[in-house]
Amino acid sequence: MPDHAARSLAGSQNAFEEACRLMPGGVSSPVRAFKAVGGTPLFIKEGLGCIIKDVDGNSYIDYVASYGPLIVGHAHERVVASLAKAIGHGTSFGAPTELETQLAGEIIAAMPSIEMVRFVNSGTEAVMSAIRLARAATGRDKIVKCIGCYHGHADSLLVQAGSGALTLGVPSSPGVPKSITENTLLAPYNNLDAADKLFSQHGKEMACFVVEPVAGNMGVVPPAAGYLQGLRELCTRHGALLLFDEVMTGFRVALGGAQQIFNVKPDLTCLGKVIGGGLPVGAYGGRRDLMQQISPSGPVYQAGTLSGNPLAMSAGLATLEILKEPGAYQALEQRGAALEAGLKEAAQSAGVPLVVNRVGSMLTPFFVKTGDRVTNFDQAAACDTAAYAKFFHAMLDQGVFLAPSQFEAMFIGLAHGEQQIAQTIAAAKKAMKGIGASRSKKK
Ligand code: KE4
Repeated sequence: MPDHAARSLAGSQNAFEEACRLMPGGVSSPVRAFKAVGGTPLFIKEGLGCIIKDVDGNSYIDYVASYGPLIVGHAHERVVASLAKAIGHGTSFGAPTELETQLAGEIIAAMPSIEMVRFVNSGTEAVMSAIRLARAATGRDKIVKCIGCYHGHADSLLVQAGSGALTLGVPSSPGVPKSITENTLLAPYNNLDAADKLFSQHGKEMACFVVEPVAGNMGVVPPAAGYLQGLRELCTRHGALLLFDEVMTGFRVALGGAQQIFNVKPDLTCLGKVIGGGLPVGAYGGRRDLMQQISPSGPVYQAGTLSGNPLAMSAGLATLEILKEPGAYQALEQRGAALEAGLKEAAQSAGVPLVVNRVGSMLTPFFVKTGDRVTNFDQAAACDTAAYAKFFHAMLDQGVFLAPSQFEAMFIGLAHGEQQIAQTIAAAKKAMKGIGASRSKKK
């Protein structure tokens, strides 16, 4: 890999200064600002396949992939062609198009738990709307989310564990009224006993249990054996709805999402990211008796000017067509496994404690301080974020772009070939050596 350490970053630095004058933090979404790892955020000029180029002309192997959507690679010729065809006929009409029906059909064919689907414009909107539906359908107000899971920035989901034995939600952001979060309960991820306890105390008031079936927002944390099945049983027993937030895992970990891998049927599913192929999109869907309650077929209101717009539908359809091709998910699995093995080997040979959690083509290298597992938020939060920051910059200096936070995922796509995976592992070996050396100096 080129030695990017001496690379010019003047373009990004100037762009960042200008952006900070006009936009909060100079970014359109907080994680992009590099706050967790330090340094100047890269301003990206273009991407092709698994490579992105910043405004200074430096190239990187990209594992951010827009936090998941670009699973087939940047500017894939079939996605570009599909968009070019659509854009020539107009961008949005405020009227139905057959493209929405086509993409709805693809989603329903891939995920049997989804009998009907509604498109929105982001994962946040999808989860927010699905929760409204769950509350309407059950006539109950309380919802449960897991500590460490992220479901977008709707008020009722910006909660953190509050005081009190029962982790009652308290706002995790100014501007969120306590009256909103009082109906949000928090449960530790992968802890069925804690969920059981919440249900035994609040089961009758509970509209839904919303969960990432594979957590991706505390870093990647797979569900413990039986955890999702246990949540399914608890929800059924107490008359609450099970809501799988598959915004990240949908069409990422399998064509049928995490619900296919773990064979658990949620009542409602939220989607985003991959189904838009890089265009703004979200969707929620599930049982017909539930979805029929959404306006205009039912009383639960939800709307959106650009929902189902032809461009996002076209990019999503092209992306799913590519993913449906034989061998696509096997290739993603192989590359994910190769990268996981390479990262582990690099850390082991450098004497750096590392846990790598992976499901298919999403993985996180956790720089653990103690222990050899990361199965919940507390263990993820205890990781050495300074070591991760060092790793991030050492990889960036070698032309590999990772998420600028320990609590995100690396996303491998079909455009990551054996050569790029090998280059990434070589860069990791060098990065880990540096971290290992500074660790032994401290001893
Ligand atoms: P959006 O509103 O960002 O489209 O989706 C929210 C969301 C919902 N559910 C899950 C499981 C998600 O991962 C997300 C968004 N993921 C983050 C990555 N950690 C998006 C990156 C960002 O916020 O800039």
